[in-house]
Amino acid sequence: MTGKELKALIFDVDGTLTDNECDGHRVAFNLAFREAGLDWNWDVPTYLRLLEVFGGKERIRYYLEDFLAGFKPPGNPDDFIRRLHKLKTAHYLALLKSGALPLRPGVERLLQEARTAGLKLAIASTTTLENAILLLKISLGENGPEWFDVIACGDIVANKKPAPDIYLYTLDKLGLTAEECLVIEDTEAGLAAARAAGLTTVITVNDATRDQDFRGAAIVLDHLGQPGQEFKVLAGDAGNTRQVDVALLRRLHSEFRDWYRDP
Ligand code: XBP
Repeated sequence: MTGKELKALIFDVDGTLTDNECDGHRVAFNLAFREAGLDWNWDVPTYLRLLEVFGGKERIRYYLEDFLAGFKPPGNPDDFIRRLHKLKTAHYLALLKSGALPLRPGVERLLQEARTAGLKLAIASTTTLENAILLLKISLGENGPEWFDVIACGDIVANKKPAPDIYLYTLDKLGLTAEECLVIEDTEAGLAAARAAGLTTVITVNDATRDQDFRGAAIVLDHLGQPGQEFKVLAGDAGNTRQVDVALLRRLHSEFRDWYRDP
């Protein structure tokens, strides 16, 4: 036992803070395609397949190369993808402003509790920085982003999840080691990224991810839980706790910290 205490919680954004992939990003992509005069439409089954690739620009490229054989984008493909993704981001931000993408159960409660307990907070996400900042402002108030010591997003790193880059970057900016932190994620690829960085990881699934492989997670839940809306344990041991609190995270961290250090 190294005895390094828990000092920070690192949160993924999409699917973890808010359940936004199918009702947020996918809708925004389709609005962007329509605005660009493209007759593409990503229905839910198609989008669930496209979620294999992290990053909105990367996802459009995957669609072009693997789903639309023969389609020749006008002009430079990179510029075409960047312009399309810019349109998509504008539609996504408008969806956020409409209040269509609330925080998941227990997220605000746990963030508050962690701050009160003196834990540092960080974001490690593949999404565009603007998206994360606006979500925090709309959900937590204008100073919501200031709750977080580090907000690491999108293209700030070269390789996206399941590569560990965004978590290694976040640890570096926090000035902490993996043994002093714990991650909250929702995907198998996110778990792989966090584990590759040596981080203890808690999973809260959603409809897009519940059938994924979460072996190696400290615990797998259907959400963080809140008064009147207890979580369900899908894998692991939560004891008598029925909403994720700092005490449970400290216990899981001390149980798994060494296991994660030498996976
Ligand atoms: C999930 C992603 C993101 C979003 C789309 O991010 O893969 O790319 O689907 O957002 P997370 P952008 O790491 O938070 O789970 O279009 O802004 O990339």
